[in-house]
Amino acid sequence: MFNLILFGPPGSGKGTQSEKLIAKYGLKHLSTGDLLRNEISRQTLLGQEAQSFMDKGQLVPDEVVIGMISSALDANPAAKGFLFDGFPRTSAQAEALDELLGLRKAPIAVMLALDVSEEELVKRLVKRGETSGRSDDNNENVIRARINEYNNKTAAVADHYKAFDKVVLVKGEGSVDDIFTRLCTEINTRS
Ligand code: B4P
Repeated sequence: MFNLILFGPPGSGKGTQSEKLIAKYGLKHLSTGDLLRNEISRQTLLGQEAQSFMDKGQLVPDEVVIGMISSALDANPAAKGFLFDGFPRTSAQAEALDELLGLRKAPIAVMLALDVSEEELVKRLVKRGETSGRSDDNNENVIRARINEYNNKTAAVADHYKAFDKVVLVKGEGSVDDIFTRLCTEINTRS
């Protein structure tokens, strides 16, 4: 089993590159953002709770997303590997993920961390907000709040995996195809 974390701030290209990576490597894509938006569109209780945090650019509580990931792992026993996109986003989520994967004897192989300047992040998300219909993309204050949440709570998750020598920084600016090639080069040396 090959388990990979695609890491980076909001707008760094995680969702964009995940689509291409799962197609190439046959991994199961687990995006907590997509799972949460699915709950919101189905108007579940979980979705209603999550929406109030997401609309403000804040992280959804750990227990909610950890529960979602745990269920998704259980629901895919035959997966040849998982691509975690947007998870873990806090140290508590990282510890929970290590525990869940430890039970399956399939630890994280590598964390690929997309490196993009803050100016470029804001530019991309404002542009996506023009068409995405995502309530967290159409207000620059909310976009900046998401980047602050990343700096305050999520950036430290890389340190957690650095301690195990599993983090590779990948330049996340340039064309989508060039970034994809950089990511594939790193995966191919490890899988
Ligand atoms: P996510 O859905 O993970 O949203 P994101 O980080 O903004 O998106 P992503 O990073 O995938 O977008 P991409 O760069 O691909 O999270 C949304 C919210 O859900 C969070 O704020 C939080 O509230 C909640 N949440 C999710 N997971 C959570 C967790 N684990 N714990 C707690 N809360 C959680 O794309 C951005 C744009 O850039 C696109 O328009 C794309 O076309 C463009 N783009 C991509 N690559 C480009 C390139 N090379 N050049 C130019 N543009 C590019």
